[in-house]
Amino acid sequence: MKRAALAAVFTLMAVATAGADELQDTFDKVNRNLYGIETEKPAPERPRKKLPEIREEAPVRVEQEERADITWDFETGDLRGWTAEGEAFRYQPTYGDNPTARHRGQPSQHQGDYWIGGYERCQSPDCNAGAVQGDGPQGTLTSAPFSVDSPSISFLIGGGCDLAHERVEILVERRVVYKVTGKCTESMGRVSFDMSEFMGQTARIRLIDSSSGGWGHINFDAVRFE
Ligand SMILES: [Ca+2]
Repeated sequence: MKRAALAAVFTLMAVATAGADELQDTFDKVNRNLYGIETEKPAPERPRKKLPEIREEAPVRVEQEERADITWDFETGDLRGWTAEGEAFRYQPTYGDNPTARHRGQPSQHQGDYWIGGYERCQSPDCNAGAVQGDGPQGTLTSAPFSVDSPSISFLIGGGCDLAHERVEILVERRVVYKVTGKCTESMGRVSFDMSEFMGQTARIRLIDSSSGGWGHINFDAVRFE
């Protein structure tokens, strides 16, 4: 019997009687004994590496259109796109130049009609002009995440001047990269921050009020991306 025919017989016998592993062994024996061919063994399967767990705080890519859902100058008359915690921002945004309405001598210098005035309590044109909530309440006000797509961010800031307790922060991928406080006057002024190194990353703006003492409030308005 020729070798090829013999191999076929062995193969048929093996198929009839053996499982997959035994079948492979039979093929190997036929190849080795009749043809002098060593069958190449597949490399043993390596144990799979465990994939790193995705942590909850992993950076999230935020598309530009999501930024449009955040009120950046508060002219919507509400806090859409912002999350308030605590009591400090309960009556925000504030309508009009409420400090001047009570003859404070420090005009708010806000943009448009509405702004964040941590001391104020006047939410509409019909409010009791000049009314206040005072310095007691504390809390935070945090924007929804947005993607950095301009080389600078600027905004108006006023109110307290204790950086430890009254401040506005810019966070990138949940890390504070800038923080700024007011000048202990209700009048706001514009401050600007270089964001060029953070292009394409995810940012938030967060207002902090953690003091109930004198000047324990923060004013804020009119974020610009330039
Ligand atoms: Ca405004």
